[in-house]
Amino acid sequence: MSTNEYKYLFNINSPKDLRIIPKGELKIVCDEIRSYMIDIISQIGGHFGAGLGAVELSVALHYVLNTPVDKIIWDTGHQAYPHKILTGRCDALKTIRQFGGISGFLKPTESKYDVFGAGHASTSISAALGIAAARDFLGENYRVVAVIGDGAMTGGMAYEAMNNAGLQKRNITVILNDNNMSISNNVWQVSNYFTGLIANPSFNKFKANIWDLTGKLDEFGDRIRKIVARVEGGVKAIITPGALFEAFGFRYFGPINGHNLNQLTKILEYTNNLNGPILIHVSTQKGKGYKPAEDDSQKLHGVTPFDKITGQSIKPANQPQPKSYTQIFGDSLVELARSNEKIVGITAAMPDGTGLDALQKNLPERFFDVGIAEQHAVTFAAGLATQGMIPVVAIYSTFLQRAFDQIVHDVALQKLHVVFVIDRAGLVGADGPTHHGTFDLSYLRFIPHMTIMAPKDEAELRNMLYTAIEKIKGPVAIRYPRGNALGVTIDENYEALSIGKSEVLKSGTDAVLLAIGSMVDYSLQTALILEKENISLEVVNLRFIKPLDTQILDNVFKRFDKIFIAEENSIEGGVGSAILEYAAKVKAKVDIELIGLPDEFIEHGTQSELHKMLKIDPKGISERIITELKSVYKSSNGVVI
Ligand SMILES: Cc1ncc(C[n+]2csc(CCOP(=O)(O)OP(=O)(O)O)c2C)c(N)n1
Repeated sequence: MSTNEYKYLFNINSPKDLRIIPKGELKIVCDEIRSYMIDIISQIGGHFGAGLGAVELSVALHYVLNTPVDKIIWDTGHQAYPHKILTGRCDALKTIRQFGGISGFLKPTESKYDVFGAGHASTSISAALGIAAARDFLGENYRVVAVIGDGAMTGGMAYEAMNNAGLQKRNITVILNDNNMSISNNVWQVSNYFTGLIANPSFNKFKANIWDLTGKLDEFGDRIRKIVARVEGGVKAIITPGALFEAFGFRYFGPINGHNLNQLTKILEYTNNLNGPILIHVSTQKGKGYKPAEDDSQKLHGVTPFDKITGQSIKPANQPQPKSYTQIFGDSLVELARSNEKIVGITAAMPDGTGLDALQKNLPERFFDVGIAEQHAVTFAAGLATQGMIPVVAIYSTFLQRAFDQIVHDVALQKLHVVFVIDRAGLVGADGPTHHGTFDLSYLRFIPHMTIMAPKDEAELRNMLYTAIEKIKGPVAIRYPRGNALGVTIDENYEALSIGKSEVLKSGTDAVLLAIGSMVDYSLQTALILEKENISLEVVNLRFIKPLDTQILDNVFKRFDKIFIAEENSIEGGVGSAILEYAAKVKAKVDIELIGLPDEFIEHGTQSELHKMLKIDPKGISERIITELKSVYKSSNGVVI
């Protein structure tokens, strides 16, 4: 669609503008949102399928509710692009997830329509209940609506919230946006039940009759309510999927066709006047309206730029890229699992994202997708480990935060051999602060019995995985960044690493840079930059955050007055902080400079843009080292720096 073919979209600056459009024309708005989303996201990439499936729902909600007075709380947030388009960010969509642009998730500082920040799943019902409770305390009057996907319904928090909502009996509406998909196929057991029920012909006939009837009664104004009330009773008598939600104290309505604006607006208008917790079950299709995304909703959940016609990703035509750390892990785990039948892999709804899809394909009986249930994943692994199995739990750094107590209480306290494979550690790029993995070293480091490592490249990752599985008895974590590995040669044999031993990669005389994980390669590049400035930098690959290589630390404490430590983790509590603790313990008189992530939430942008901004790229690190040394040193060859 060319710009002048849009009838409504570019005139909608807020939901107020939407509400003056005749109801019968809303379908045009939906078509325009879809066309615009496809246009923009095909050029810049972003989350895609979930938003396309939620177009009618977003339009109906903003049409019927008096937002922003009424409050919509979107779960997870990746499906909220239509909501952003309708709430004054149509033009800004062109900048979504880009450095300085709008966020790919919900962000209250970005818009008053983003009522509650999100990025992690299953939080919406709890947040909505809190908002409703505040409303009631403050004597205010507005509707609170949470929109949650069937994938997010696999997260335990959703049930904790429903249980509590039923108890509190406040006016809240939960919309279950059921597209039968998480990122991958959903593992929500209740879905199977719904699917069976919806496929039942007598149910469908009954539903069709109801909605035909209510549709025809439009012109009779208030009478619709009476009819719908009767319909509700009738529906309830026949439909039992609501039983689960009704047991929690919700009034259940549905399943409703989530692409039918008439049905959606009607049910929202009707339930707007009801009291107590309400659940509206809406059936949608992920990727709706764009054939390639309908056909492969998993692949088009989140996308890089793609060809609009074919849906195929547009790859830069340069030389082949090295494999990602994720792929290397996935393939290595399959190899190791083939020779040790005790090994099993566990993912929390991210088989592709974590690389565990390789295990799923090759050894399906040893693969578990537990849903968006990180806490359960960890305790489930603990149970397996008590019986001598070797569970490998692959979870992104940011999502593992959910399972902190399970790591402490269920795994470490019992000294169970669970292998945590932590992908997306460090800055992840376009997903931004909800998804950066910047705290794992800090939140794991102080847990007794833990061994923690971070590889400098993919060859080391393989050896670390082997060491973690075969040579360590107890909880062990390996963390690595998002993206392509370095492309180093891989030895097909595995080699056990000495636990807690680092390696000197380059010797030097002016200063030492102790680096971990992704920062090791940057440190070697830094050394090259500094060489041109006549500064001789020693570079150490720490490999282990716990246990620390105290032997090498004692050595560098003696040899260098100036020690730099680089990590892609929050400086607070990271490896630098561990080394400072050790230096204090041994009363080392050294000058230590920490290079890492500041004590703040870091915005989105590409990984390299963020590294540059934070001065943790080779250029930034070398500038910092030069500045520091200037005040202290002469370089080894006598030249004043
Ligand atoms: C705690 C947590 N774990 C994992 C994820 C990664 N994740 C993002 S979206 C998604 C699937 C959500 O499915 P659903 O709620 O059904 O929404 P849909 O995309 O189908 O609309 C997952 C697993 C997350 N956001 N939060």
